[in-house]
Amino acid sequence: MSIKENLERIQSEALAQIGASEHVESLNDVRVSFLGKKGALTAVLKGMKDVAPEDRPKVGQMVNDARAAIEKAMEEKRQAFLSALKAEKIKNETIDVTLPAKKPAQGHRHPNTIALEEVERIFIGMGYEVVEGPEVEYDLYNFEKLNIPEGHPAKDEQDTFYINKNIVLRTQTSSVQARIMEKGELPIRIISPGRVFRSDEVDATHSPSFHQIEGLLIDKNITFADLKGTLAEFAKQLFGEETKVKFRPHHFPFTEPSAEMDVSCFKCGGKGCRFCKGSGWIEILGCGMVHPHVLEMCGIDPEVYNGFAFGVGLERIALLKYEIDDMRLLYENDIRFLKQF
Ligand code: 2NM
Repeated sequence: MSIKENLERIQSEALAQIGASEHVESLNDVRVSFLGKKGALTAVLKGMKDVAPEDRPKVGQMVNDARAAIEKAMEEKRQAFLSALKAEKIKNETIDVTLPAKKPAQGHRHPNTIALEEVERIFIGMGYEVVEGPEVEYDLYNFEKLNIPEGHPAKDEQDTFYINKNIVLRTQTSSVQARIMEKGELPIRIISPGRVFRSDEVDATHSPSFHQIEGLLIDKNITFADLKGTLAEFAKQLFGEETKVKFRPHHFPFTEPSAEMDVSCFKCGGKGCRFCKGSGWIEILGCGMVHPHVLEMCGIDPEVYNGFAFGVGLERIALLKYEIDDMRLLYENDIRFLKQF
């Protein structure tokens, strides 16, 4: 077989294989077996030494022509693959603009937050300021200045998380109020919401970390009537215009006299139901006239100024308002539960 015939055979074999290729990878196999180092066309070039010198240019030209023809066919086939691929991709990525859009998941305020903002709104409306303070607090502000001295049962390790002898996780946000009274800018009208800590076991109504909102008003000639009027208005705004309040004598170390306030059951209107356990009343907060000794320890002259204070549990308000029967539900962060409120 002449070199010319051999080249023609190689070329037509290569073109046939290119034509039969089904993907880019098999095109590469064709390249290797014809144009590669050990390829058929390369073998012909290696055989040039046996060609008569005067024929070499002509044979060289034929080899180059065959190579060019094979490369051209390969490039055309490669382009055809690429455009088929692109067409397929475009087809798959077609966007149906008539489909309804996916809604982004909407966030939701936690029931505690809803209740807190409601309480804040009510007191801001009565001229109070919202003040926050540290959760890790000196014993001095958490206990000492609030008339809870060394040896008082509230200071027991059973009830309080101690960081060291002088520093605790605050057990009440009254610590913020002691700090504000000490600053001495009078009169004072504040509420202090925030996280507090007590060494409690978790159950349906207890958690070692919960939230309080404490209120404090200090001015001249403040009476228990001011306290009653303020808290009665708060109860009406929170639970409804018909809500009645009732004060029962109680004891707190930082107030004298002290009381607990009940609200008439907003479920049955006071007749008695399952919700208020038949009594018609629901316990809601503790309060009292700030103890003169507390004022004194915080640098306020009790002969000139006096006032009242109160403390509400935020979780208690949220559980009541949204009729949730287990506090643990508030902390599990189950969206299916939280988004109901
Ligand atoms: C309560 C009940 C009664 C209270 C007292 C004070 C302060 F700082 F003036 F002494 N702040 N909050 C207080 C009074 C808190 O929580 C049940």
